[in-house]
Amino acid sequence: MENKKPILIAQPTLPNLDDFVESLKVIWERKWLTNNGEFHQEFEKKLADYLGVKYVSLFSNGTLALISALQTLRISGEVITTPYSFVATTHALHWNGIKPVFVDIDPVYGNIDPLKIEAAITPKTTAIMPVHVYGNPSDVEKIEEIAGTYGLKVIYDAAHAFGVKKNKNSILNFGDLSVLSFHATKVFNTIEGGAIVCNDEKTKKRIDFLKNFGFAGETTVVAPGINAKMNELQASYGLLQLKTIDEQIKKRKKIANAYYELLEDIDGIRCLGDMENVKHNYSYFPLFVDASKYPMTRDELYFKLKDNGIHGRRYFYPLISEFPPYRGLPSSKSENLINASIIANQVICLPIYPDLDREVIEEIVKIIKQ
Ligand code: T4K
Repeated sequence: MENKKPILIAQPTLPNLDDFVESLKVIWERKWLTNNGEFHQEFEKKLADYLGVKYVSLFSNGTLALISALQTLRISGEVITTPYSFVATTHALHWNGIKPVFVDIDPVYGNIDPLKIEAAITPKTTAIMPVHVYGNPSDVEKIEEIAGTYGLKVIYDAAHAFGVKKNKNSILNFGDLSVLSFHATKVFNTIEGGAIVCNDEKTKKRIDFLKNFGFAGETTVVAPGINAKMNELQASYGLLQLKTIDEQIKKRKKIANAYYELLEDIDGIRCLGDMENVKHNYSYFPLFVDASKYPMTRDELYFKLKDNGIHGRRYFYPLISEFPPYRGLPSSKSENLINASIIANQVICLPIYPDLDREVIEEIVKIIKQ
């Protein structure tokens, strides 16, 4: 595949251009560009309906939404979290002056291991911040039970979990808050963007103050807020994306099924199957290379794919706990994070996006099987 265009891990789906031009004409006419405009209000409502949640507050990106979610609940001290995520999860804690406490992950799906949370709780712990990594739900019931027992808040980093349901209920309905990302590489994109999902009007109000400098009225500032607002162009773009999202997820499912079928029974290669009673969004397609059974290491396979024009990504390697800002923390010690270290050294996320051709999937699998 050397002379062909490289196949990247993600390819954003864009709305129909003519439809977007029509939305732009409306914006040009209205001359209302940001600060809770009409498209913004409509998008929040339609998104809440689509997701099956009570309240959505739009943000300019997922990272600012995470930072603001922690501010919303006045989280401080220590927060228990996972090292197996995109670095923004822990950065959001750092930007709030909170000490991250890393807990190991389950060895199969890579979500925080609830059985290890209790041992990490100290008098300074105020919250748990798990991630539904690759969109696969964390063990929300067990996490809720622990949070209830110890009086902790739960904020889910649900950046990968757009549209995911467990027993027909949105996964975003668990915990105190859930945070989404609508970055270009995500299942649902508004170019850049994100949201906080919450369950009551009072909390939504506070979130909305916080993302607009803390303004609660023309001359009233109730909190040291930030500017994290989504603009009208993105909100109108997001409204158009809602029209095709079901179709996009259907296409992703087809691709995941093709990978499952073609990658079956390769010694040393493990894929994540679907979870019971879960509606997945197929946002990522991770596979795990066990070098004691497969003829190559993960990195050898990763570079072999790359040499053949297939640009997978090692999400999430290195672990967040291995980056310089965090590696000195007591909870970053490798003996505390055994499963996370193994998985981070085995993972390659393969390309997955709605328009990925079956032919390309076959080509990718051929390279893996060779
Ligand atoms: N929490 C979690 C668990 C997250 O995964 C993320 C973001 C966040 C929080 C923070 O949310 P945001 O603040 O981003 O809303 C990418 C994304 O930038 C990032 O959003 C995402 N997670 C992370 C997992 O992946 P990079 O550094 O790997 O991106 P980049 O530029 O290398 O792009 C990845 C691939 O996509 C490349 O092969 C190129 C392709 N691509 C990218 C863009 C931007 C395109 O084809 N078109 C594009 O427009 O972080």
